[in-house]
Amino acid sequence: MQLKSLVVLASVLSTALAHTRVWSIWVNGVDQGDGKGVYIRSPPTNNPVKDLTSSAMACNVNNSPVSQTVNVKAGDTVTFEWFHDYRNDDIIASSHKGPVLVYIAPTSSNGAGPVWTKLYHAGNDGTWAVDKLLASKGQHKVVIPNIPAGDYLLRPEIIALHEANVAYSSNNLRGAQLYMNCVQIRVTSNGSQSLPGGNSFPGTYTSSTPGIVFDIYAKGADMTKYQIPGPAVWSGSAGGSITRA
Ligand SMILES: [Cu+2]
Repeated sequence: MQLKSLVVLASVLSTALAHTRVWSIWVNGVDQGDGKGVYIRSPPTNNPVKDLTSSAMACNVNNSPVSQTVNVKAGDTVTFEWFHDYRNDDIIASSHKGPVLVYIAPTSSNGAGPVWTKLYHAGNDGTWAVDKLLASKGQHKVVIPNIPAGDYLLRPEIIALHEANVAYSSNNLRGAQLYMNCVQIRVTSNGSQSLPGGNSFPGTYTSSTPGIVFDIYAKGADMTKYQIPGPAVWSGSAGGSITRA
């Protein structure tokens, strides 16, 4: 094998060791237990989605119903807990800097069409959201808004930018790495704020969307100017944070 192939192989192996998935959610500080394939539509591996046109952009590669759904009410705090290979490990490689986002859609849509509403996002306020996530041991929160009763998919997402100086569509060895897992919840309270939706996965992110192509290594650049992909957070959102349950 040529040296060049060895270098490529080594970099493929090191990034393969660096990915992430959601282990569980906590509701108002109570761990709901291992949710993988139980109440989370977990992908079989921690690999990213990179093709922005793929149907996997909605709920990753295993978007079919799982057996359990977690009950929540408006005002409840849901904490997502990410992991790398096992719980409480290194979560995600520190190279994987980028934003953390949360979307929601009615489960009846199965994530297809312009059904997604953004509830939360964090980019770079002097610290990358992923670095905050590492500091919080993989946990970040969203508060359930005052939405109608029903079944919903929560879609926490990490966008890792370490190879995002070019678009995947230009060079499929590089491009942003997107990590999303869909969590099945049932809102048992019955609020009056209907979700506006309007965002599609695939669709909302393209290679020309601000923040999809971005050079986190640019010398002298002000990283706080980073624009988080997708829309503004919905005005009806009850907010979130990158903090522990
Ligand atoms: Cu990775």
